[in-house]
Amino acid sequence: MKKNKTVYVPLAIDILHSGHLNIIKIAKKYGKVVIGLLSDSAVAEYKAIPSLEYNERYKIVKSLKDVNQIIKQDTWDYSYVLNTLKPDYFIHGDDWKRGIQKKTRKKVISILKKNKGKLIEVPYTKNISSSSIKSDLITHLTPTSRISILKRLIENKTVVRVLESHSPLSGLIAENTKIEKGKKIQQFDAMWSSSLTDSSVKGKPDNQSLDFSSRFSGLGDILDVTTKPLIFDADNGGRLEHLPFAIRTLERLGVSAIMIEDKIGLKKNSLFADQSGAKQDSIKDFCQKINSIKKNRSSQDFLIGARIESFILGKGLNDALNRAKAYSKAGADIILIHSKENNPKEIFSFSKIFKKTKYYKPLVAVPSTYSKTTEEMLVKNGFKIVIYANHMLRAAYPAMQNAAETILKNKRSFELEKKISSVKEVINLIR
Ligand code: SPV
Ligand code: MG
Repeated sequence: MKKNKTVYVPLAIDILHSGHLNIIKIAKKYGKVVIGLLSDSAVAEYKAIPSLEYNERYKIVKSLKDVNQIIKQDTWDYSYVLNTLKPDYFIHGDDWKRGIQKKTRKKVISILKKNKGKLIEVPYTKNISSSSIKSDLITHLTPTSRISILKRLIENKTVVRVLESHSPLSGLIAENTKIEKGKKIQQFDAMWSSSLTDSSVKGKPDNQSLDFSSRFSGLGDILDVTTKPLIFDADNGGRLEHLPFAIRTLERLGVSAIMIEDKIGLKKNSLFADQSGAKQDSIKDFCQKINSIKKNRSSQDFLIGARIESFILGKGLNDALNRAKAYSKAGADIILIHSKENNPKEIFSFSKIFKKTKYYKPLVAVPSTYSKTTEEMLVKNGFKIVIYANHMLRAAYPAMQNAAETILKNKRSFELEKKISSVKEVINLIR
């Protein structure tokens, strides 16, 4: 080790593996090793949130004998640290020459040049990365470790993006679909178990005729093959006396949040134009349900979602705000303000006021009818969680319908072949 030289090594170190040790060993040869340990939110902006929280990762890295110092790297932009620490060497895996980090690399090279620092690129250790270890870990993910992920995502991400999953296969789409946009990888953070699509898949209306037991067994199948957190749409939560049992099952399965809506009587889907006969619960009774969940959950990380139906039932802004305040006080962790308008005006009028109150809790939007509204606009207006509540089913249904009609029309399947997955693709769909 050259005593008077400093080597900066930015790393996420979600799961410490030999690839990291290799980089640190090389770094040590050049001088004093300073690790730029990426914060949870920095990692979460680009890929899945680390399994271990920053403080845990900090302790692990600190115990490594070749590490001299750790600096918290709150962003993937290294300019600040490069200009203040002025390291003699900057070490990075050579995998950043391609893909989303290409631009960051260019910037690092130019700052290093200015400060007379040198870039050392270490060949990427093949077949080992935190992401690949993580995907193998799916079989080891315990329900308790999954429960907490949603809370951490809410704390660390600008927007938590949730996709409806009505089957293990649609759950796998939420799990694996990624696109690269700008410098970031865009993906879904969590799944929504929708009463509407669960009921539709079973050929039943969305009026609670599909009972919790059947829905829970479907949930188990989804959670068996995925790792992302799931929010359960529990309609109005059912009877107060039965709630503790539902909560126990949901936690045991590894569900991260329950969403209950403040409607009573025969349930009607909120997107129906005709809401006659649908009644809103009293604030007092609904708060009792929130209280019961609060009392009966075993993990504080299992979140309580309160869904306000005031706009759906034509009750207006003041009613919605009163309820939000009461539900928040009773212990709701997240608040869904629902709307079936084709624009976000009413939910934005709500968020504008609610976000300034001391009762503020992370807000959830379900932009099914106001689908022109972008995530960016929702975030700007105080929303944190965006649920695409029914889109996997709505995509699958017309595709299946069209396949059936095409076969009927042609009395063979040949005309359909180009429009559907090949058998080979289906066989290879599942690892
Ligand atoms: C669901 O997806 O079942 C919901 C949302 O509860 S909505 O259909 O808009 O009521
Ligand atoms: Mg529902």
